[in-house]
Amino acid sequence: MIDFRSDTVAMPSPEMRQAMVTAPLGDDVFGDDPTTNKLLEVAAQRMGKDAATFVPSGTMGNLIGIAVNAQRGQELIADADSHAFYYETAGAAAVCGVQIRPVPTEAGVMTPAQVVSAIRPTDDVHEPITAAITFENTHNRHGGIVWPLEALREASDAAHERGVRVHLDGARIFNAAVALGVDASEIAATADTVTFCLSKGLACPIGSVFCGSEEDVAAARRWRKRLGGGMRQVGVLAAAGLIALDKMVDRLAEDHANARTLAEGLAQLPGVRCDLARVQTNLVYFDLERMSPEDFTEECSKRGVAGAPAGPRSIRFVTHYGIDAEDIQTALKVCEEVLS
Ligand code: TLP
Repeated sequence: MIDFRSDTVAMPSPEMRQAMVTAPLGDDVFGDDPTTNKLLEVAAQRMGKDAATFVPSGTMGNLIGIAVNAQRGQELIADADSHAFYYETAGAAAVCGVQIRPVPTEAGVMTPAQVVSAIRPTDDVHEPITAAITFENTHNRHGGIVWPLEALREASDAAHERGVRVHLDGARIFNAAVALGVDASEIAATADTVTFCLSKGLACPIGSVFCGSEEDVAAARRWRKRLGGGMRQVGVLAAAGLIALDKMVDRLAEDHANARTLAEGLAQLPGVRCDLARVQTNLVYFDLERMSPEDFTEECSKRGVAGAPAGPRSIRFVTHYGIDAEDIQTALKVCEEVLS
């Protein structure tokens, strides 16, 4: 199966599996796991932050990001298509007692003016206090687009100047960094706290890392324990993470090139609409004019290509470790056959 449903399906490399078997271990809740400690040191350094903690998923990392940056009864601004607002089962409300204020954006990029107008006045007792804002980079539901660095800096400055803290959902921050040709720390520098995923494009089986100041990470570790995310010999996972940060980041450029070839090929098929300008990383969203996404993906999967319906007319294909240039050509032939 050429599985385009998500980069979350990417399998760990043989080197990762080997490292997982032989990693020195300890109890990470006590802070005793040497492999995890090494990963956290490298991860914090890659993000340009003081400290880091390992979390089981991007969702928990974002939830902790909300909990650390906002108190019960306060508000967090997020764009209306963000993962935090759209796909995290209202965790901010259900677990943290934080209200999300969704802001519709043009393409996942919030302008400074939008940030400013979403921040509540502090002198009106009717309104909640705006504690924090979250940005997503790359932006999943907006096609894997990358925030131009200057736009992210301006949006973040607009928040900081008004005392609003910034959490970055950097689930795919390394895709953004590779696409921009900058260090991930330059992107992370715009935020107080950042979560990035070791799974997805970096191909680890499990895990994300939450990074920030010593104080924020201490609070994050307490929240992680509260959420049941304190893990013990988590070095078995951190071992894969260390290899991911060393070997899997530059490789993301291949996924981006494969996504571009795929998108360009799809755009030429009858009844397919694909906005090539939005294909900037490893996500390819396209619309079908004459076939439902469900029928299309079902027919494709019978022929060995899996994709995910992503809306009434829309489908998402994601490239990742384990899919090569030849697979892209095979998949395009399958799509052509299904559509003809
Ligand atoms: N995204 C998944 C699904 O949940 C939609 C995917 O297949 O793309 N932030 C962003 C921007 C994400 O895309 C995701 C996962 C997460 C956070 C959550 O990560 P996990 O799945 O580790 O909880």
